[in-house]
Amino acid sequence: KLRKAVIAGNWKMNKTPAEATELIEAIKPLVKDADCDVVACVPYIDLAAALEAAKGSNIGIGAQNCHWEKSGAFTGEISADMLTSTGVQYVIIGHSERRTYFGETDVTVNKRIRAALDNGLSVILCVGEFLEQREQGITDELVAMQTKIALGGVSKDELKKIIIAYEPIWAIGTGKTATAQQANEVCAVIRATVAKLYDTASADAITIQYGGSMNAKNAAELLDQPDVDGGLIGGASLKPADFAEIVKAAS
Ligand code: 3PY
Repeated sequence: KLRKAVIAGNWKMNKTPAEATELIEAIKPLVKDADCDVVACVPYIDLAAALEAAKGSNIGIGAQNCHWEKSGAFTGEISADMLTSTGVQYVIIGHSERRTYFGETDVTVNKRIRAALDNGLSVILCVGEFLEQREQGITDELVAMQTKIALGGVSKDELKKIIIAYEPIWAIGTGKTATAQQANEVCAVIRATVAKLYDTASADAITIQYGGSMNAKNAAELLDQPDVDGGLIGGASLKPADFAEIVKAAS
């Protein structure tokens, strides 16, 4: 494979700080020999505990969102500056649950990415289509457009800090997975979009994950695809043995 895989857990709204410590401690020994990058994206409240538990290990810690302003009257929000101050290295931006339930748009995704990059964070940018959009045959155009708007104003050098996760919305939390071929096709479209926006070398270098009900059973086939460079893992990231199995499949 051309690129080192990145397996990132998206814990979503799960685990207290004490439970986060426990989960990281359980995952640590299982993934210590991984031949891929391993990340856990945890709720804000768990960041300190997860960072402490992951110290000295090969597990990177990430958040699941950040605001684009540095500070101010934004009740309930957390800025990228604040994230960086904790020592966190990654942040997920534009997950479909944020887009669907919390009014996230391509434009706010772009602003958040800008703030994350300005604060030295690595970004996991999520793109993906609804089932109706797939049925209408507009998946490729839609995902290309999401990618293009999200990356507006991002330089070629900054692109090195970006991972793109293709997450078909119909496969999130539904137990439905895209076939390996469907996943690879759209990851290839995203790579072609990056090539058009930047150049072939940038497109060859960028990590593109598949996300959406990736689990211990289906991971190997998905990760075997040439354009799938890892996974953003929902439910299975909360189960140490399953998560470790996925990491193994990526190694
Ligand atoms: C899922 O696997 O359901 C995800 O949304 C991962 O981000």
